[in-house]
Amino acid sequence: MARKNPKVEEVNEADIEVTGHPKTWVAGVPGVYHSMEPALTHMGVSRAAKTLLALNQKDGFDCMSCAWPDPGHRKTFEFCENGAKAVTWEATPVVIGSEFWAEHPVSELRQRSEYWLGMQGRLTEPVYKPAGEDHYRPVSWDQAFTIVGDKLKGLASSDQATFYTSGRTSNEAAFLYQLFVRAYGTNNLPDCSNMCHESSGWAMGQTIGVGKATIAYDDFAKADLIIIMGQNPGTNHPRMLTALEEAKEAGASIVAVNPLPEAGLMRYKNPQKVKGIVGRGTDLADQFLQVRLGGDMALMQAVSKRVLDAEAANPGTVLDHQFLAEHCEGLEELQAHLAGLDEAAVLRATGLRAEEIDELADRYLRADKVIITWAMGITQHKNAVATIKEIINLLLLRGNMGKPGAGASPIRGHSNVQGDRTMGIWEQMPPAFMDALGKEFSFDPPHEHGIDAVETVRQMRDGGIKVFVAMGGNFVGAISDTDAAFAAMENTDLSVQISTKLNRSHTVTGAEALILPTLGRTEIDMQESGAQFVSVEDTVSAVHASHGTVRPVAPDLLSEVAIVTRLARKVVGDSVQADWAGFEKNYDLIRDHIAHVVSGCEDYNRKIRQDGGFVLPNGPRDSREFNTPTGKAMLTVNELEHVERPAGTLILQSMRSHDQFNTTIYGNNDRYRGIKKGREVVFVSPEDLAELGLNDGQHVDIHGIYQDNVDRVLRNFRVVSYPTARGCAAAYYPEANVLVPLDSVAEGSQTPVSKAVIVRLEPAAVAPAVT
Ligand SMILES: Nc1nc2c(c(=O)[nH]1)N[C@H]1C(S)=C(S)[C@@H](COP(=O)(O)OP(=O)(O)OC[C@H]3O[C@@H](n4cnc5c(=O)[nH]c(N)nc54)[C@H](O)[C@@H]3O)O[C@H]1N2
Ligand SMILES: Nc1nc2c(c(=O)[nH]1)N[C@H]1C(S)=C(S)[C@@H](COP(=O)(O)OP(=O)(O)OC[C@H]3O[C@@H](n4cnc5c(=O)[nH]c(N)nc54)[C@H](O)[C@@H]3O)O[C@H]1N2
Ligand SMILES: [Mo]
Repeated sequence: MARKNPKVEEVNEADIEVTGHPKTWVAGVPGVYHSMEPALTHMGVSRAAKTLLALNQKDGFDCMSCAWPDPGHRKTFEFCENGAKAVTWEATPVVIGSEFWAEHPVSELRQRSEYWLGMQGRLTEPVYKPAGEDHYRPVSWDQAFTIVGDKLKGLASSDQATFYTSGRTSNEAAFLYQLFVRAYGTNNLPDCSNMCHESSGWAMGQTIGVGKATIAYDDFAKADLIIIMGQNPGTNHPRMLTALEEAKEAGASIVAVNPLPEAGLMRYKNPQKVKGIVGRGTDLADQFLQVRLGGDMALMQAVSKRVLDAEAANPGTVLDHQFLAEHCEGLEELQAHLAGLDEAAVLRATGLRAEEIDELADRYLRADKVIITWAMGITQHKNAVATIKEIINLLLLRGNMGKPGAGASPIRGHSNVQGDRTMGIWEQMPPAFMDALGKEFSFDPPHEHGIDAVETVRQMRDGGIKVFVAMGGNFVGAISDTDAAFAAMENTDLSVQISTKLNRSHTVTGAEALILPTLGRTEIDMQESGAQFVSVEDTVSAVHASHGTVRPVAPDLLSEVAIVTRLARKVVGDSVQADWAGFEKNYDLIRDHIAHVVSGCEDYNRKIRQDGGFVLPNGPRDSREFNTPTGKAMLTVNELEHVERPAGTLILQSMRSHDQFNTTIYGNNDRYRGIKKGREVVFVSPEDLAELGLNDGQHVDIHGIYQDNVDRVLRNFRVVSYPTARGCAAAYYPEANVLVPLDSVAEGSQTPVSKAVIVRLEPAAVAPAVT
C-alpha cells in the first residue's frame, strides 16, 4: 500500500500569478470538485471513500481541519474542500522510508519549504539525531523512550523541561499527557491556544466566568443578527457557511467586520443545493464594515455608546433591564465611561464613516437575538482582551446571552484545541482541577503556574529550559519571531516531536533530537482490547467520539496514547497511582478517570457512546449563571486603544491562504484572493501604493518596526494591489512570523500580536530571478 519518494517541486516565487480581484463568492461547483480531486489522485478510490465518506459521520472520525460543530442533521457529504485536503494530507499512503534520513542531512531539510517537507509523506519510524551530527537515524521505540526518559530524569529540576501541545490531540491522549507532565513535576504545558484564542479565554473568563462559546449549533438558525468579526469562514471554517445560509433563510441578517472583503463573507453557493450549483447562491453579508486593523475595540465601544444613547432618549425601552439587574454588574461605570467616548478617535481607529457605525447600531437595536462570532482578527492584537470584553459588554446590554439565538461565539481553530484545555492542557489550571487530579491518582501536583508559548521561547533562549517535548504541532514554525525562536530551540539539549508529518520543527532542533511518529485520526487504532475510538470537543462544547477508518500507513506507528503511556512508565513509573499499561490496552480506562476529574464529564464512557455524544455544561448558556467572583456577569470599562502608525508605514496582518492549514502548506494558491503559484506576496490598497510611490507587481523588502530596533525583514515580496482597508497590509502566516517581535503580545493573554506589525516597504534590494 505504501508509496515512497514523491517528486515534489519547490515553487519559484518569480512565477507568481495574480489574477485580478478577490472573488465575491465561494464554494459552488468548484468547491466540490476541489474537495474530491486531491483525495482521488493521492489515495486511490478505496482509501478516499473510506476516509471522505466517514468524515464527521456517526461511526467515522472527526474532521481535523477545524473545530466547527456537526449539525444534528448530518448529510453524507458533511465536509468541505479544506476538510478533504486535511484528510488527504494525513491519510496519504506516501511514506518516508528509512533511507530518507541518510540521504537528507538536517541542514538540507532546513532549507526546504514547509510545502516540500509536508509532501514527503507520513513519518513511519522513530528517528534520532545525536548531538553534533547532521543526520537523523532510525532507532527502536525502546531506544527512543530511553533517550527521552534518561534526559528528563537527569534534569536538576522538572521545570527545566517544557511540554507543548497542538490542538489535534484527542481528549484521551491530552488527559494522560498532562497527568504525565504533572506527575513528572511541572505545569510547563504551553499550547497552540496560547497563540490562538487565549485572549478569548482570558476576557470571557473574567467577564462571564467561562472561556467558551455561550451558544449551541442550533442558535445560528434562531438568531436575528449575526456579527462576524475578524474571521474568514470561507477558508477556515467553510462548514459554517451552511449554518449562515440556514440563518439567512430563517430571516437573520449578517454583518461582516473585516479589513478584507473575504469571498466567504460575501456570497455562498451551497454545493448541496441546486441554486448553489446553477444559481447565484446566497448573499451572506447584509453589511460589510471594512474596519482598520485593531479598530474593533473602538467599533464596539461606539455601538454600545449608541445603544446607551438610545436608552437615554427612550428610557426603559432599549436595555434589557431585568437581565442587567438580576445578572450583571458595572452598568453605571460603563455608562459613565462611554459618555466621554471620543467619536473622532473612533473614526480614526476604525477608518469607518459615522453612518456605517450608526447602521450597525440600528441593526443591533432592531434585533432581539444577536450572536457575535470572532476569530484571529480579534484575538491576535495588543488590545485583544479589552476588545473581547467590549464585545461582551455590547451583548450584555440587551441580554444577548443565555437565551435562544443569542450569545458570544469565539470560533475555535484546531479541531480539539478546546477539548485539550478541558482535559487540563494549560499552564495555569485552576485549583479545583488540580485537587481532583491529585486525589484521583494519589499524588501532589505542582502548585506553581507553568510557562506559556512565548515564555517557553524566552526560557529556552536564556538556558532555563533544556528539554522541549511537543505533542504535535510545529512550534518554531508557528510562534512569533522566527529567528529568535530558531536560536532558542537550538539552545536546548534535546527536542522531541511527536508528529504525523515532517515540518520545520524537525529541522530546527536541540543538540539531540527525536521524532516519534504517530497515528492520525483517520487511522484504525488497534490495541489489545480491540479497535479504540477517541473523543474530541468542538467549538460549541459538544463532545463526541472519533473512530479511525483506514489501515495505518505503517505497522510500527504508535498511537498518541501509547506514546504517552510508554514514556510515562519510563519517567514517572508508579510515583502516581495510574495503570499506564492498562490505559494503552483499553481507552475506556482513561475515560473512567476523566469522568472523575473533569467536571461535566461524569459518566463519560456512557455519554460518549450516545448518538452524537453530549454537550458540556455552560453556566451562561444554560442558566444565565456566571462563575465570576461576584456571581454576576461583569460589564467592564476599557480605555480605548488602537494601533498608531507613523507616516510612511503600514500595519501588517498575517493570515491564512486557502491552501494551508496553519504551517502546513497544501499548495501555493489562494484561489479566493486570486493568487497562484506563490506565497511571497504583500497585499496593499491601491491608495496606499500611490501614496508610498509603489506599484502593483513590484518587489519589496518588508521591514518590521519595533521598539527593540532589531532588524526584522522579509525580502523580495511581490506587491499585490488589493482592496484592503487603508493603511493596512496583509501577508501570509507562517512566513510573516519573521516580522512579529517575541515581546509584542496581547495584554493579559500574552498572545503574539500577529495581526498588527508596523512595517515599512522598500523597493527590493535584489529582484528575484526569473526562470
Ligand atoms: N483551511 C484551514 N482551516 C483552518 C485553519 C487553516 O489554517 N486552514 N486554521 C485553524 C485555526 S488553528 C484557526 S485559529 C482558525 C483561524 O481562522 P481565522 O481567524 O479566520 O484565520 P486568519 O486567516 O488568521 O484570518 C483572520 C481574519 O481576520 C481578519 N482580520 C485581521 N485583523 C483584523 C482586525 O483587526 N479586525 C477585524 N475585524 N478583522 C481582522 C483577516 O482579514 C482575516 O479575514 O482556522 C482554523 N481552520
Ligand atoms: N503570524 C502568525 N502566527 C500564528 C498564527 C497567525 O495567524 N499568524 N496563528 C496561530 C494559531 S491560531 C495557531 S493555532 C498556531 C498553530 O500552531 P501549531 O498547532 O503548532 O501548528 P500546526 O501547523 O497546526 O501543526 C502542524 C503539525 O502538526 C502535526 N500533526 C498533524 N496532525 C497530528 C496528529 O494527529 N497528531 C500529532 N501528534 N501531530 C499531528 C504535523 O506534524 C504537522 O506538521 O499558530 C499560531 N501562529
Ligand atoms: Mo488557532
